[in-house]
Amino acid sequence: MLSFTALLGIATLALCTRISVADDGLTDEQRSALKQNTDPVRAAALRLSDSQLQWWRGAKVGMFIHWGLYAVPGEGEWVMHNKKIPADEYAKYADGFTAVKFDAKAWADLAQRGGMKYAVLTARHHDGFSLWDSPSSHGHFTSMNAASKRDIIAEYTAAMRSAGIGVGIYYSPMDWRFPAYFKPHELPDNAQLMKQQTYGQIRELMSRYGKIDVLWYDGGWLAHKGSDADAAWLWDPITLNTMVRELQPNVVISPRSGWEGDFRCEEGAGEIKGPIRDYAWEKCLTLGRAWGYTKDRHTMALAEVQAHIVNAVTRGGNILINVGPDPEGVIPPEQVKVIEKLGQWLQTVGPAIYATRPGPFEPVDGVCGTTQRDRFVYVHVLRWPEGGLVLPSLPKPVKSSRVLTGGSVQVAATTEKTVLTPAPGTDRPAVTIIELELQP
Ligand code: FHN
Repeated sequence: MLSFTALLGIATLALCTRISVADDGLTDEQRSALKQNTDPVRAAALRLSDSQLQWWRGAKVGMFIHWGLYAVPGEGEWVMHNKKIPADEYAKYADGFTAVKFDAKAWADLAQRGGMKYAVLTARHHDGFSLWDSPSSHGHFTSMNAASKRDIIAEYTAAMRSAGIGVGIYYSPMDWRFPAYFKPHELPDNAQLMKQQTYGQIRELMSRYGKIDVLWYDGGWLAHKGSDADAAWLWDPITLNTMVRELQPNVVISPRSGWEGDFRCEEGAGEIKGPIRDYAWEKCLTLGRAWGYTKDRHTMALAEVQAHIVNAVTRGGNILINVGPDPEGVIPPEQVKVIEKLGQWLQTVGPAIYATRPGPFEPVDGVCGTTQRDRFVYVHVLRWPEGGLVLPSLPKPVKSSRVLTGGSVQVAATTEKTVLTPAPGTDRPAVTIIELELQP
């Protein structure tokens, strides 16, 4: 997926002001800099209404799970491509995909403890290995025919649903095993076979496992270049997602089938910057070195995850945090630890995160942002400016204030401005979140 995030970070150090930009956050000159046809196929009638999307926008935090045959070599989910492993050689890893410790309920419990309101599991990644009993799978390359001999998707969807976690399924339309992935125009019959697999498998996933809440397409692009929109000529994403809507009318759909989808994606560990975005969007990031399991134990620090969450929600976005289970189905303990600590933090700061809207003030990159709900305004401070944080005046006088993250902060609110000053020596956590209750 080629993605361009070229937002102009307009920030004044201590003062948040309201900035208006075009609805995609890009200025004209930035948009013209985008060489690829990243303009997805539009079809407004296929998109969910604001009310249908409301649960997802309010959920804010989800768990991403990259699990598949690639966990066996333990070198990330692109190992087959990066190491040029022939498909028949790669398929031998199936003997090592035992899933002997796979416990979908344990995954659901972890998502709950982590304060994650939805989960997205890779039903099939670019390598073609499917985690369910899929008759449409090319070569029956599935977890039923691996050492696991289990329908992982059946267990996962049931466990997440009974835990009250939104049920999300990731699906890669393209499949490296098809020569037509690399030469779609030169091998039209093979390309049609790959397309048939996609349509057959999406129908299976959308009709056999109960209500699905999120369909996370990823890997619409072809020939290892370009954007998902560039491959719409093959996938015909309007037909594909019309079928999806018939089977799952309320499912939230990602923009990576070539159709615009219900939200926009931002990916990776780069800092979220720029103004509030007045559309639904989600940042996905991985705790590990890759998205799939890797044998090294690199794990993103809790403080970095907290900053990403705050930077996302203060700009109106969600965040999808990825774990990569090992071949037995065990999520690396270091990743479990970060998620459990994140859950404890979200229990404390949840009112500033869940079901909030961004604002009333624009964020300042690397410094602060705000969220709001009813009569409450939450100020999220990543870095205290010298002399305290100066915000514009609030719409109503402040009735009371409290620091959700501990320590004490003086609040001086007038009709001109609002100044927040941390007490000398007070705790400086990765993020300080102050709740301001406004007068009715
Ligand atoms: O190629 C995939 C990658 O393996 C991973 O699944 C990420 C997660 O969003 N998406 C694609 C890269 O953009």
